[in-house]
Amino acid sequence: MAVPESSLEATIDTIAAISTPPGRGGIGIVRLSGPLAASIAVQLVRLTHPLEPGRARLADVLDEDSGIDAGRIDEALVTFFGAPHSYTSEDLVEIAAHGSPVVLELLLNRALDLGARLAEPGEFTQRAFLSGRLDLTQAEAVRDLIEAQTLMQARQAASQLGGALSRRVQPVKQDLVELIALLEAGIDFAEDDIDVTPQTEIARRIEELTPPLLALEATFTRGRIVHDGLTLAIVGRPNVGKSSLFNRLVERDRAIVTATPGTTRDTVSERISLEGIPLELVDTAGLRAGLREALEEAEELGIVRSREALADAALVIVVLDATQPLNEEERQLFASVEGRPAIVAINKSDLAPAALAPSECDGLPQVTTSALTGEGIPALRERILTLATGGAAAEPGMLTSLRHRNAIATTLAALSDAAQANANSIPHEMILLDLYRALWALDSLTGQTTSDDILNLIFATFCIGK
Ligand SMILES: Nc1nc2c(ncn2[C@@H]2O[C@H](COP(=O)(O)OP(=O)(O)OP(=O)(O)O)[C@@H](O)[C@H]2O)c(=O)[nH]1
Ligand SMILES: [Mg+2]
Repeated sequence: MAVPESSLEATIDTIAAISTPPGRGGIGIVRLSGPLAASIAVQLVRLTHPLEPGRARLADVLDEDSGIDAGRIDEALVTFFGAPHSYTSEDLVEIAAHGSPVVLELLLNRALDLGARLAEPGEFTQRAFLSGRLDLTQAEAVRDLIEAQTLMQARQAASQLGGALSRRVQPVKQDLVELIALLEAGIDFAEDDIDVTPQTEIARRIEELTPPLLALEATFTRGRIVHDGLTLAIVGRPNVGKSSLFNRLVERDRAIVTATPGTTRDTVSERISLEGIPLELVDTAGLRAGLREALEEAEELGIVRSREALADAALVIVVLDATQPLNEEERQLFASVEGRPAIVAINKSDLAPAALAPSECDGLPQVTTSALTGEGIPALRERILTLATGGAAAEPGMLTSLRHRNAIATTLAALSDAAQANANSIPHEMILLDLYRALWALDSLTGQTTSDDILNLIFATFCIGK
């Protein structure tokens, strides 16, 4: 990958940061990257042996004010990675000391005195990207891996870090470049008797580019959910067992349950991981229109929050009581979730066997549950999972961010314009403009044509020291 000129200038200084989280820890690491990394490191600590690429060396961290013969304040392990065989492709040194913030800051401040500059968030990874060691999707995956809260998120990030997404885009890009070359050649040699590519051939080639891109675009449904998680609201009229089901799903007595309708007042949220998909469950106050004066102010305000939670959630569970007939409130609820991903849980199935005719609940999928006995809870989990993922399975190379999705959507739109121009027998110069737009969008995914502003925004979301 070509390195932009401006970035070459930007990478000549040496950066330093504490790469482990703030606070105390068994071990803490100070990292240095850049041309001065090794020479700063040898002045920072007293090494037992000279630095050698790929080797860890024991060293003493000396007390600051006491000079060369001074007492040791800590012991450290110093590892030197010589350019270009390092994370950043530059000379890189990692000093692992005991994880005392005081010692780590002493080391860092000394490194700054010796000519290093404090690293910006994500700057080590940005250098890895600018040197071409990682493409942009891989750099983003580094951040996602660090931020993963479920194992599935970590797996998805690891797969992207391994280049799964870039590998999927590569063959499409190859075909697109070939098509561009074909049209360019036709234009360049138009007077030299070279055959101009027939319209049908161009149409076929553009059409062939679309299915893999559409398949890639479709992966965003699941990719985004694993990456970002979802909010699921549990709603229904009072006393149907919403909080009891909520507690079952979060697997602890998080929300208060009593036999009195109107127990839950404020919304109660809890994060869970369902087969690795992060879900934010929201238990809500029971909905009842009822007589205004009959409701306490707190319950009334609670109901307002329930409606907000219902409006905000990506998924909804409407809970019914198997022992009660459907009421108007519930019919309205079905209407308000129409067209949205929702499940009907018919609870208290231990008391009465019940199922609604599909027409009675607007065709929403039903699960009968008993929060009391636990019956139907695994089936409910299953349903939630299906609803959350839209049934899409995990596959290598998924789109995980809106940035990715927009890049693919722009590519598809540009290809569609090209196909249209071709169908209208518009000159090849004009078709090429659309094709270059498609290529540009595809390249922005991997960072080849991403503007510096966007790059800075992306790397600013990293932690310092990575
Ligand atoms: N037999 C039986 N009782 C249940 C079941 N689920 C909940 N209950 C009981 O129903 C009552 C109400 O349960 P909650 O979970 O507080 O109901 P809720 O929908 O959160 O009620 P509000 O917060 O008032 O809207 C409690 O006495 C629960 O023990 C169930 O599946 N079977
Ligand atoms: Mg409740």
